Amino acid sequence: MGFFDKLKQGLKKTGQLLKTDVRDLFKSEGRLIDQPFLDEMRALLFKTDMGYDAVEQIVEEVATNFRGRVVTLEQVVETWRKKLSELMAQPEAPIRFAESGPTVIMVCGVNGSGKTTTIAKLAYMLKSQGKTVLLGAGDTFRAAAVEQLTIWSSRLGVPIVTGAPQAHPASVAYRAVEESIKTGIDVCIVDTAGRLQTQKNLMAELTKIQEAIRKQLPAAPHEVILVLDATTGQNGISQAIKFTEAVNCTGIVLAKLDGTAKGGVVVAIRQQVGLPVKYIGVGEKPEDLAPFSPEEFVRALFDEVTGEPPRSS
Ligand SMILES: Nc1nc2c(ncn2[C@@H]2O[C@H](COP(=O)(O)OP(=O)(O)O)[C@@H](O)[C@H]2O)c(=O)[nH]1
Ligand SMILES: [Mg+2]
Repeated sequence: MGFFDKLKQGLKKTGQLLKTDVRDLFKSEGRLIDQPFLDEMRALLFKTDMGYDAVEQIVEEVATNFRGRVVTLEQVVETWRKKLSELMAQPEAPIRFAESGPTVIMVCGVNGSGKTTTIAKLAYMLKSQGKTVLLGAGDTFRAAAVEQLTIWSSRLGVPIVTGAPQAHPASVAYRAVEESIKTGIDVCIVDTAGRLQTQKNLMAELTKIQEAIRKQLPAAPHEVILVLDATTGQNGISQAIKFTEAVNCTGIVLAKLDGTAKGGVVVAIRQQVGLPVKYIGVGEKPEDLAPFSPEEFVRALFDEVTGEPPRSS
């Protein structure tokens, strides 16, 4: 399955919600764009969790383009497409690899957001790009967490560095990077325990982990990925903002997009958080990860809504 189809799979629930509502909005061939239409449209867009500002901007754009005219569904959807791409625009955000020596990726976020699964997905992706990967089991709080990552390591055929029970996560990270340097690994991915942005000591621990990594490699970590759970909607956004205030995150992976009809949350994230969305999680399997691009996202979403075959852009 290509990335585009994966995106479509991830956006199925959101697309289906939109589709039903859009069909209601356009019961007949065309519709007069008047205030009642704009109000219905506003309510519909809100349901996807894209946030107040984005909704208002789209409504305004449709009003400006079409008020007082009878238009077709396609015309309105085309305006949505364009405006949404604009609202989500970001510079390309591939993983920043080290010029030499291992690239270190640290993964953080709240409990259950999808960190460990995302690590498995990243490892799978990097491995299929011909890179060697090592996992660092930095979530030392729960034995089950180490076990979960160990299972992924053997399934994916990538080495893992674990610590003794209750070892300090910084020491595990330190040894994972050390081992990666020693064995010529391309990418070292370090897992961390889930934490809330309000837990000051745990947030400080993330800084300690970074410092430990830097003792091995001054330019590392090259990426600090914040994993957000798409099903928590707007709540994830305040998390993201607070997390980035405490730790220098370099990008977001939005996990569990497939589990929500509120996929519009990506728009809200792009509007409110000064970090690029790098990847999107669209399922529980290692291959269920898609790079994020606003254009592809919008194309996949409206393919689902209008049922059109993929267009080349
Ligand atoms: N449907 C779906 N489930 C996911 C996705 N990512 C993670 N999960 C599930 O979410 C749960 C928590 O994931 P986990 O990686 O253990 O979260 P962590 O506590 O942040 O490490 C697990 O049951 C995962 O299988 C995703 O993209 N889609
Ligand atoms: Mg975990």
